[in-house]
Amino acid sequence: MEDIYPSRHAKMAEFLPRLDPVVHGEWNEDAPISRKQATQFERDGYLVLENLFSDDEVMFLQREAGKLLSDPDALEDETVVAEPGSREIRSIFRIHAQSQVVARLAADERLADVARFLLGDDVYIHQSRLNYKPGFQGKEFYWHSDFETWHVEDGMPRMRALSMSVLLAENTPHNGPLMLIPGSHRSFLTCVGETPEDHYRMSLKRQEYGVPDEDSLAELAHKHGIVAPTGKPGSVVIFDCNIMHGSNGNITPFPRANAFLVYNAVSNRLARPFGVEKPRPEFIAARGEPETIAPARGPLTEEVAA
Ligand SMILES: O=C(O)CCC(=O)C(=O)O
Repeated sequence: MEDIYPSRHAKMAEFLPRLDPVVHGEWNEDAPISRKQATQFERDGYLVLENLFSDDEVMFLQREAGKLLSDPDALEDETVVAEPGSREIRSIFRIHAQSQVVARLAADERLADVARFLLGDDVYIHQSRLNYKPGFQGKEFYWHSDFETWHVEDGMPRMRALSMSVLLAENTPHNGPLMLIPGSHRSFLTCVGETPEDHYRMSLKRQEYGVPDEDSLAELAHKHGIVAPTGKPGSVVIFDCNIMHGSNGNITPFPRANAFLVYNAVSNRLARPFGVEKPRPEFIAARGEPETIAPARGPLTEEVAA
């Protein structure tokens, strides 16, 4: 397969044109978001849906996140990632496969229908994770384009995927909310440097390869500015797979917990990685036959876990 987004090959970083649409679906009156929201997503590369889940649903999801965090021994070992230099949990991967509640959340029509519309296809979960940024201890996530990594290390062919960050704790300006560079999704910034074998073991804690160079990042930030959407639990931040994003550490006493669900178009399933020999493991990047999501209706309650 031709590599139309080559990265980590050349000595110098460069901006390549994006060769894929941002909104793949055709907007009409039945679309799950308004025309204005679709235009915003196309232009900015992200969209915030406020209070998508009710207070009861939020409490239910928070309880589930609490269960996952409080009993890591019950989870698949590899999926639990600690903060660098500490035993605090940084991320739990594959949460949609380890929790019926999260599986139901991922299929919820309020999320899945939007993903299906924006990607213009049936969708499946490429990756899911709970990113817990504990008070005082939560470390940063350095700037990156998800697509750069998913393309080079996982073999995602095209820009036809997106993430949804479901806020499970209040994201304030101070506790390390997600930061995005609006508009940065419209070009592909290549990275410099070869990828070491089993790079994921290190990069899940702190990323050193597949990170953009500072000059290019500065150029993007000066041109487009930086936003950091804040919000109450129950809000959702949707962002394109190629938008430049990251987040600061959390030195406040207020933990930040966000569940990330990555939807990929079924037609965009993974091929051989474009930049490494050995693909990353399944818990980070689903490679098997895609499990197409059938959108589920109705509120999130205890019954969905029964
Ligand atoms: O949790 C965050 O603040 C950032 C997460 C992120 O960038 C990622 O999961 O790719």
